Amino acid sequence: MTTRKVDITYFNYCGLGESVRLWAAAAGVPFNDNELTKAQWPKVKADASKTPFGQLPVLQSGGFQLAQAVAILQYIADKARKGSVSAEERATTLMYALFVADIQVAMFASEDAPDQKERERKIAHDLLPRLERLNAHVARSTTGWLVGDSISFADTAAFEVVSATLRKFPHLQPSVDKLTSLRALMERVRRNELVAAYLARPEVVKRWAPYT
Ligand SMILES: N[C@@H](CCC(=O)N[C@@H](CS)C(=O)NCC(=O)O)C(=O)O
Repeated sequence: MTTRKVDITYFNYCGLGESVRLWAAAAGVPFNDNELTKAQWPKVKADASKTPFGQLPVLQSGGFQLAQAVAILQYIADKARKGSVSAEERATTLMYALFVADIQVAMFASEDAPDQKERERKIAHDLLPRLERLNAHVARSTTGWLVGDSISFADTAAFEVVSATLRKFPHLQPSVDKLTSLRALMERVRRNELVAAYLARPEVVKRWAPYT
């Protein structure tokens, strides 16, 4: 594994980039957590050397620069991996991370709904059914992890999206409580030593605080 500290740049809130930060921590890849404020962003976006596509998150490692959250997750996994992994496991992990991205789309669309009625409609038609699908996949696991026999970015991405969903929509707690396999996965991820240490960092506590 590389011991070089990578730079991960994302906004100072939880969004698409949070699962990159969480996975880097869980994978044991040391990183500088470069948080940007909204006010700092226009200058960074205007500088073509800072981001490939004018979007965050971005990972920088020496002269190597990478955008797109899921590509970054895969890069971190490949750098941190100690043993070998089959093509099937590698692709299945990516599949789950991309499905979690679909859940994020439903979560943000629900949040941005013009009114409460439309929000609840989106939650019921798009968000909860996707979480139920994810729960069914966790239920089929014989190891407790989504892929293979140890934590992967499929698990940390699932953990992050369910946590974010509950912070945005606390009234969904009873619905999420019914997804018992997903809940068990959440606990498993939360108990991981590296994840627990990450979640205890002051800047992370601040980012993960409940919305008020
Ligand atoms: N598909 C990209 C989407 C990246 C993206 O939309 N990032 C947003 C923040 S979540 C962004 O950079 N917004 C600021 C902007 O586009 O100016 C990924 O997964 O990384």
